[in-house]
Amino acid sequence: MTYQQILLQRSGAVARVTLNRPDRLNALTRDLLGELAAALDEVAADRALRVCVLTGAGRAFSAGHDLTDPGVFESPAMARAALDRDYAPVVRKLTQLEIPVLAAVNGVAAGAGCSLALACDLAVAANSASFLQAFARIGLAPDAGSTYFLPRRIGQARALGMTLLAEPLPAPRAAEWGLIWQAVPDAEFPAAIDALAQRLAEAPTRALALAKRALAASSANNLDQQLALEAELQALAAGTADFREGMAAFLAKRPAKFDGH
Ligand code: T3D
Repeated sequence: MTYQQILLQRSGAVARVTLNRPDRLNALTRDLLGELAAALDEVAADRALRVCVLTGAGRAFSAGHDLTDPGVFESPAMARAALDRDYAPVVRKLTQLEIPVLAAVNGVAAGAGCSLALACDLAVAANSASFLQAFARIGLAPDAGSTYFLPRRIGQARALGMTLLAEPLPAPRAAEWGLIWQAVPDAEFPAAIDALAQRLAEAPTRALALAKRALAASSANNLDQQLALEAELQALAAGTADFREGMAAFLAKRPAKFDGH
């Protein structure tokens, strides 16, 4: 499939999806979200891919929904439909991919752009990037999963502060708060992303997918349920070739070479 508003590139086992409307700060449109959903399906179907990087072209990650996108803000019903139809599938696909998803936050992530970054498993940002719950600035309520991810990552007090005050949170503070994994100096950002993506691409992919499932279920489960889920998932991990390789490598005192199976 060819895309107009995103790029999908493959390099070895690494997929890189780039939101590609740099002159609009990668503001999200219905078409872009449709392309993003299709690209995530392509990534999910390609068993050679072992990590997916989501980033933005130019100086922003994404400025959130394009405020000039026709057919979205013209009526309350349209605004609601856009969330169900365009956003929810993308947020679900990001969280449900069976490979790690890395948000490479190159610049501002605002509104639903911030939500997309938070839907990824790991977020690494350039120091100059920022996270902005822009919704209240224009009289909207937060959406696209932001009220799910924010309090779970940073707690209710900080989630409320970010949301009600709608002030940009600089990347270094976002890392301090636990909103993201890491903030790195701008000059080191591209290399840091490449190195992390490569490291994840060489990890035991199925074990990482099972770990994602366990952690995703955790907040809705009690301890007994979570212990049972862990046992169920561990039985799957223990049956993988990568587990056999990990054990063999440990016993032979050599680095493991995982192939993702
Ligand atoms: O159904 C639904 O509810 C839909 C879902 C909605 C979820 C949402 O995401 S709502 C929130 C939408 N986003 C925003 O409100 C953020 C709007 N943008 C900004 O506040 C600022 O642009 C930023 C803080 C992100 C960056 O500021 P700055 O000063 O670095 O850049 P700028 O000069 O404001 O923007 C550069 C250009 O991008 C500018 O266009 P110009 O003047 O060069 O022609 C600006 O208009 C354009 N732009 C920025 N954000 C958007 C946008 N155009 C359309 N939509 C945008 N969201």
